Amino acid sequence: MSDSEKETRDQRQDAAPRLSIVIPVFNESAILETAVRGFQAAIEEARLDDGAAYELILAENGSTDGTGGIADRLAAEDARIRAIHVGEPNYGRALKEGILAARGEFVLCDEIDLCDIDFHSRALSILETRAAELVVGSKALATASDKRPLFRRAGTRVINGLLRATLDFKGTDTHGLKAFRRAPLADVVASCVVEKDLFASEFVIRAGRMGRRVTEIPVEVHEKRRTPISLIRRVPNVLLNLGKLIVTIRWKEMRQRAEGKGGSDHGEG
Ligand SMILES: Nc1nc2c(ncn2[C@@H]2O[C@H](COP(=O)(O)OP(=O)(O)O)[C@@H](O)[C@H]2O)c(=O)[nH]1
Ligand SMILES: [Mg+2]
Repeated sequence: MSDSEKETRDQRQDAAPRLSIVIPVFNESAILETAVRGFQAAIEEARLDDGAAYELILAENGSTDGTGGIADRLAAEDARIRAIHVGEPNYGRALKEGILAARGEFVLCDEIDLCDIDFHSRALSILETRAAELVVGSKALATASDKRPLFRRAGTRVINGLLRATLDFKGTDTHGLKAFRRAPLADVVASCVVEKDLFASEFVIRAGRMGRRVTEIPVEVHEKRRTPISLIRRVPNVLLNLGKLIVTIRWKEMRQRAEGKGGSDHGEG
């Protein structure tokens, strides 16, 4: 690349990109570099970035296998990649910090074992027509295809059943692939209070309760590798954070009712 080409590219990187892709990563040294390179090639092939610049934010925390160093090296080698590091292992916090660091008009959230270009293409078409402000990829819609083991598929159903029963959640899935317009969702992210696995659910549920237009589209899930994190070990935290979420949301509604303002599904939850 000539100096003038490099200068143009660097200037482009200084301007806000159209797309911000946020991927939380934890102990992914085995697949990180290959997955990132493959994803970048797919973005270019699908012209997802529309010829404009994009940024790919790797939000790492607490890895013990050198993932942080690989993310830093990828970022040093390519101006479009940014690596952020945020404390101890915490999926929700990493995702939240990644979203808060994003500068694009559109934010696309993915997982390193998925990197689903097809979801992002379909979601961007919907966001561009302004039919929705947040598009959630659902593994549980009738038309979705979920190749994960039965136990994990059942886990998705149980969590979402709990969210429907306790928080009037109307959708079928909250974890995983998402795409949204950054401006209308910025205050939704900022108002979230729980971390770890449940942040993603809180984000989707609050978006609906705060009156943002949310839609679900089916996804096909074929993980590049089985999750190394045991489902059972996630349960205590999910339940704890679900309790915290119910108290925060319901308590605020009760206070609003007591003050005579009335609690509404579409009010700030
Ligand atoms: N930063 C960060 N990323 C995580 C953490 N746990 C999982 N991830 C990432 O989140 C994504 C999904 O993780 P995965 O193990 O496949 O769980 P699944 O979503 O239940 O399939 C991957 O990109 C992981 O690297 C964590 O504690 N911190
Ligand atoms: Mg996975």
